[in-house]
Amino acid sequence: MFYARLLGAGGLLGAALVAMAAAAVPGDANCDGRVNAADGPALTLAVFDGTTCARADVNGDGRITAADLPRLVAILTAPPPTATPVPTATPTPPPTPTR
Ligand SMILES: [Ca+2]
Ligand SMILES: [Ca+2]
Repeated sequence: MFYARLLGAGGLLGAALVAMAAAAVPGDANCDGRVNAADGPALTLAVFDGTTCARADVNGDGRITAADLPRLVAILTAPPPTATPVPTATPTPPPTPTR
């Protein structure tokens, strides 16, 4: 009984694993490790037919519903991250005083 509650789909460990999987790759609705256009149809099917892929819970509310679709669209249409400037090894000379 205890182990069933701990390990079952609604158990503590199950809930923790679902949360960890969802956090790993948000938007990966088909659980292939990538977030791309293939996740849209996979999420749509998951909403109607269900899925074993916990990552289909894109908005992280613990359920797979139509509310996950706009979040997936936002992820798919977000601009790519920009590069972070890296300091150069050459120091910038101080400004020359003017008279
Ligand atoms: Ca995917
Ligand atoms: Ca959700």
